[in-house]
Amino acid sequence: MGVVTPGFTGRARGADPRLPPGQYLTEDFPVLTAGPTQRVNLDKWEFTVTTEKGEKRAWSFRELTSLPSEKFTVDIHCVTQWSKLDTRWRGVPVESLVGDLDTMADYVLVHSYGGYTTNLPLADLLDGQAWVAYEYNGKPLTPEHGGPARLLVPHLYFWKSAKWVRGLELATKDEPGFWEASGYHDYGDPWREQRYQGD
Ligand SMILES: Nc1nc2c(c(=O)[nH]1)N[C@H]1C(S)=C(S)[C@@H](COP(=O)(O)O)O[C@H]1N2
Ligand SMILES: [Mo]
Repeated sequence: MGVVTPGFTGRARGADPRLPPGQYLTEDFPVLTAGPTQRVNLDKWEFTVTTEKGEKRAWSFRELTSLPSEKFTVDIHCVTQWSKLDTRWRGVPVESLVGDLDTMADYVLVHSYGGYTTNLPLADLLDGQAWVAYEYNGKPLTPEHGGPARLLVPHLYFWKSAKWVRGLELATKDEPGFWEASGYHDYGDPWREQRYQGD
């Protein structure tokens, strides 16, 4: 843990019970992308789910946004230590996209337009814990923040919430994604401060 300059975080650490250890609050919405912002043509946009047996489902943007959606308000926590409370989104629960698939998979490799990937257990995408989100603050999600659609998995560090999401690859074996392969934690629970491998 590095030096924390007194006053920098604006409030005493731990003062807000919604703030995980080592995080500070931010009011604005930082943009964090490894590489260029993706600009995906809505007519060509497709979201796919594939199983370990090769079964595949696909939705166009129009199809995805016609599915029953939820409005949800969540706190997000970036591994670079900013947290933002009460962010408002709209999206399709992942459960409704994978719920009735014939699969033995325990893991998911998430793929984005532009090549970004991230991995997590399938269970962490179910039971109302994750969405494919396409609105932020009542407006279409901007490209900077992952529009037309991004994954939202707020109970894990924000790098798991893949921007420009294009598909979920269900797998029986855990395979590291982009940040996980370069030293970040495989699971990334902010409440257990799982930033790096070995945390
Ligand atoms: N495709 C893609 N998704 C991504 C990233 C990225 O570089 N590419 N960065 C991750 C990281 S580290 C964070 S903190 C959040 C940042 O989302 P924001 O730019 O909307 O704040 O997106 C995550 N999803
Ligand atoms: Mo991040």
